[in-house]
Amino acid sequence: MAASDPRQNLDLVRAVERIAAARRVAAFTGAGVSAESGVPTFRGGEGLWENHPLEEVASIQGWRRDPLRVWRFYEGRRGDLRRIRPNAGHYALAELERRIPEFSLITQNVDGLHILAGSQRVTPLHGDLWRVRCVRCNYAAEDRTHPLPELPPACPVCAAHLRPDIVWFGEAVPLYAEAERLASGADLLLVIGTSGHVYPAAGLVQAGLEAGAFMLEINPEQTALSRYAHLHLRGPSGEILPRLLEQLESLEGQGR
Ligand code: BV8
Ligand code: ZN
Repeated sequence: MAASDPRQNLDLVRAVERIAAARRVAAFTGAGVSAESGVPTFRGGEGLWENHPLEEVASIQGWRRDPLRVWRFYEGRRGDLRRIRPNAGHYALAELERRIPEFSLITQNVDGLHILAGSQRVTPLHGDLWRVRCVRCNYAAEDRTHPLPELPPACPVCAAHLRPDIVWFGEAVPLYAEAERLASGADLLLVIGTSGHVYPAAGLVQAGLEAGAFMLEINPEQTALSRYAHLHLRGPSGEILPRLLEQLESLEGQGR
């Protein structure tokens, strides 16, 4: 988003006015919001899935077929996370939550970077790389051990396999109802860094729109959701979100 581009600046002002006027904001993020932190996105260029066939490493079938292969994939991503930090976009979203009365953040990401950046009202739709759960009993916990002593790790309660506490393809999304309540209660939907391919997550945008929300999309590219956006800020979220916050602060500074 070139700072000099007058049309983009006009869109930025329109976006800030929408945020300033919003009472209930729901931010919906995908892998793109972590791209500037060095986390590979799932599609496009170095898409994560290309090195690992999706159905083998992020599906319930893949787990049943070869739990060790799935654990190697997740152990690799857990290891990557130790070198990865939130970027300016994550921090700007955490600051927006502090400024806007009812601000909630629904993320498809499992990297935990929103929480690390200080966001508190986070719904981690697809789980969390640092959490594990037992396939048999109800043991579930955060476990940041890396590398894990054995793969698959054993449940400390019943000795069955522990799995990543992640929602795989082909599995229901336990937090979906909670996320849908947040999206349909919002008057402003910020849709950031998602290609809108994955369901039911992408359906949250429809829920918000049907309830009358204004949809602002932040993404360098067109996506499957762009046609529903009332406003599209085209560029990296790590640059756009801090600029939105900066303009919001100056708007509020003028007491408007
Ligand atoms: C379900 C955890 C039913 C894993 C994830 C055919 C066969 C099988 C299934 C299906 C099928 N068709 C549809 C389905 C359903 C399936 C699905 O949607 N598949 C897709 C691929 C078509 N969905 C499911 O299986 C779901 N469950 O349907 O269950 C059911 C119901 C009841 C009972 C039993 C079963 C479960 C889906 C959850 C899967 N788990 N994550 C893991 O991460 O290891 S999804 C995974 O994809 C991630 O969470 C990721 O977030 C998500 C979506 O991708 P995006 O976040 O959008 O990332 P992507 O790379 O696509 O896009 C990045 C974007 O960022 C781009 O637009 C890019 O332009 C932009 N960008 C880049 N740089 C920046 C940027 N934006 C801003 N700033 C930048 N700097
Ligand atoms: Zn157990």
